[in-house]
Amino acid sequence: MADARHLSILKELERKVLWLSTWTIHNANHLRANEDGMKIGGHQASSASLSTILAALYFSVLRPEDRVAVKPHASPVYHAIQYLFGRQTREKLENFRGYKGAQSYPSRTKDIDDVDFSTGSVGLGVAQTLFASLVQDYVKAHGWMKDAPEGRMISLVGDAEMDEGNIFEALLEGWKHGIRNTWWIIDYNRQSLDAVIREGLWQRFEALFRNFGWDVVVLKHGSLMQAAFKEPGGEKLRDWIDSCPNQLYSALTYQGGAAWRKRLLDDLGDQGPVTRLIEKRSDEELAELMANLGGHDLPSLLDAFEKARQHDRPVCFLAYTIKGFGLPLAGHKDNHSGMLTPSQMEAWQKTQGVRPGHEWDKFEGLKVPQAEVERFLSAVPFIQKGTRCYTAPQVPVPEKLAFPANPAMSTQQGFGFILNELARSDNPLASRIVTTAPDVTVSTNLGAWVNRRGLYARESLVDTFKKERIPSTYNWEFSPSGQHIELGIAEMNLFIVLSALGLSHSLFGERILPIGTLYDPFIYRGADALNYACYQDARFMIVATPSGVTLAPEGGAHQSIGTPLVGMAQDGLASFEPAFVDELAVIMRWAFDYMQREGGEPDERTWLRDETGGSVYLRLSTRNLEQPQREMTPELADDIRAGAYWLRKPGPNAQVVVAYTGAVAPEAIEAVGLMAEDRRDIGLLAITSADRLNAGWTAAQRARERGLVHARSHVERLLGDVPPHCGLVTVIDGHPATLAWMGSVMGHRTRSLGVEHFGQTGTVKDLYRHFGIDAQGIIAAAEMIAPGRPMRHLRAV
Ligand SMILES: Cc1ncc(C[n+]2csc(CCOP(=O)(O)OP(=O)(O)O)c2C)c(N)n1
Ligand SMILES: [Mg+2]
Repeated sequence: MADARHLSILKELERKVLWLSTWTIHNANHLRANEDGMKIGGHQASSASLSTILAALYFSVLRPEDRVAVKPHASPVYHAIQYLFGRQTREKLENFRGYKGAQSYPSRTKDIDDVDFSTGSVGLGVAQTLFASLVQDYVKAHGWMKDAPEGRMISLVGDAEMDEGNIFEALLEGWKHGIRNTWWIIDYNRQSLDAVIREGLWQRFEALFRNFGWDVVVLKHGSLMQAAFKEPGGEKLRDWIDSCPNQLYSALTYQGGAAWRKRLLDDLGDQGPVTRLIEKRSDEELAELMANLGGHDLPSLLDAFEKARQHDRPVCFLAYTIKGFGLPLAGHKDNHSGMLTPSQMEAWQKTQGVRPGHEWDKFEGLKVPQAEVERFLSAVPFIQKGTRCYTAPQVPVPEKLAFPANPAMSTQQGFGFILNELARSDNPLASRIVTTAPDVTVSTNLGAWVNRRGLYARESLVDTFKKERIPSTYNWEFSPSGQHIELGIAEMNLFIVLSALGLSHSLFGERILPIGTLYDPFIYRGADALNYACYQDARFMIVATPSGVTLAPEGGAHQSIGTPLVGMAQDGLASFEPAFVDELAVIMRWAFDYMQREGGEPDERTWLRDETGGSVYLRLSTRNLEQPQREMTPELADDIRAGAYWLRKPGPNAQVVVAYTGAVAPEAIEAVGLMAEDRRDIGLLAITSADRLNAGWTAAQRARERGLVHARSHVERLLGDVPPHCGLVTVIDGHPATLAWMGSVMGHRTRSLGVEHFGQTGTVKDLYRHFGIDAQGIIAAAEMIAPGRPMRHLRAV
């Protein structure tokens, strides 16, 4: 138990945090000039409901190794706490939600105060903590933790946030992996954005968490309440509280002491001792008693957290709270976006003992001497180890990645071969790679890697088929040294585990190079989690295969159309779609390096932000293609990484250039061969990354607009010598907009071929014909934009 002095300082700090967070929002909305006339917002009520829990955690319970995802709307409380630690500045708080100010929702990358996990899209930060604890176990199992203590991965969860399905997907996956050291603290204020939540939800939560092997700690009655229940008549009060509907409790909280008295006496009056229990309290005392729910009671919170520290089982704390706790808008069902009015603020400021003009003073209005609070703050365990964002040394990447020289292969097979070669090598890079897939390990060609490197589990599990000597292609053995994390079919989980693995250097100081595989169309299933992972600057490689209508017989439900545009538009993700395996090897080699870079200036050659580093998306195919027999020169490798190279350079009088991406390479090559008799000097451009080609071009234009007249991007150099009258036909097994912008680079007339509508079952030939992305389709397009004599090989189709 914390001693009385510790508690009274904590209580004061809790009050200070509530003050500062409420003031931060008030300042942003009422005092800072807002030219747009737009409400800045800030969620005073949502913040307030977590002020006690966050104060207990940060000022007393947390240790430096613990990591926390704070519910998005409690951002002002988080920033206020860091401000008291000296890790957040007054300028940023004054500029809360402003340009370069403290962020609306805690952000690892944009905030300066050591945010552990970004939050914003509800549900994702919650799952992130579970997978971070899985990664902590992985780091430990591989012997990299040394004697560092294990941290708790903690999430502050809104009760309405619990509606997000990805939380339940994570729970199930966590159970399979024997998750430990994870605390989810549900802020049970019984309010969502729009309304008051369903009655009895807590019982569903309790049963659910227990079902998945979690401890459940319900923090409903605070210590004042518990003491009152022990008074004569106290049991009756307890029964009344426990059967009070959520709506009524909220409404009475909002109305205050007099309303509590009236209602309680109406219901419990003339019943002997309980009446006296109520009557002997002033209105103020009664309101304090009724607001003393577990989530606002420091002794109960400290006690519960302390007990949970004694073991490593996952714990769900169901903490009853009041939305808007301590504020005049407490409990009102419309308070989500509500804000104290200037006159309410003025009155409340007086009660807090904060003099006008001293609102940002850290020690203003505290009832404990400043020196004592300062001593307390500097001894807080959480801040004893300095900055919390670690770095890890870069793992060297070999000069070349090997693969067998098969005359024909698909890029998906090539990916499997490259990993297999790494798996059987003793290259240090291989020991830092971890693969993961949502039940598509075998079908995305990870089998050979897994056979050699094994599956990861905290406890070993033999492959019964192997033990029984039943022949099988795959060795499915789990052990703590395994390097593949097998997931159930949930792409959300895939991206969140990649996010956690891809932050290992920053969270645990140990570099991991994660590779996740999935079928390309199912990127959409996890797109928000992918965006979240990138927003946090996690570093990973996704290998999406198969893709497009090229997986013809699988039909329209498995064929992806828009994913190349996802790859282009997603910040923090460099995407590639190679056609040949030698290209893939160059890209993967670069990717392992790129995933580890941290900051720097744009490359003057391509204008890409390569030094900044990021994650990588490879869109691969199962289509078996004849492989070019060629030497990989440094120039060619450079071009492949920059996004394109000439397979056939157009001559000075070129009439047509065909630019293709990915699996349609044979169609583009065939079309160019057939057209060569009827159009002069045809060019064939192989595009390995529409994303990087486009990004370099945009950046070079921006640079020129800023006065750097010599800035020139890769695509500008490639197309610069192509005569202006030349037509450009682009082709991709994906949405044609992916390459359509190329016509604007030098003003070439362009026709972009691709897939715009859902496909169906058929052969590759059938579907390429149907969508006009076969050789005939390319020739027909070329004839229209590059007129001349009729193309002899164009058949009427
Ligand atoms: C994925 C997603 N959908 C919708 C929102 C908008 N939104 C923000 S908070 C919120 C409800 C919050 O309720 P709760 O989790 O109970 O937190 P409280 O406000 O009660 O603290 C919603 C719908 C969001 N941030 N993320
Ligand atoms: Mg809520």
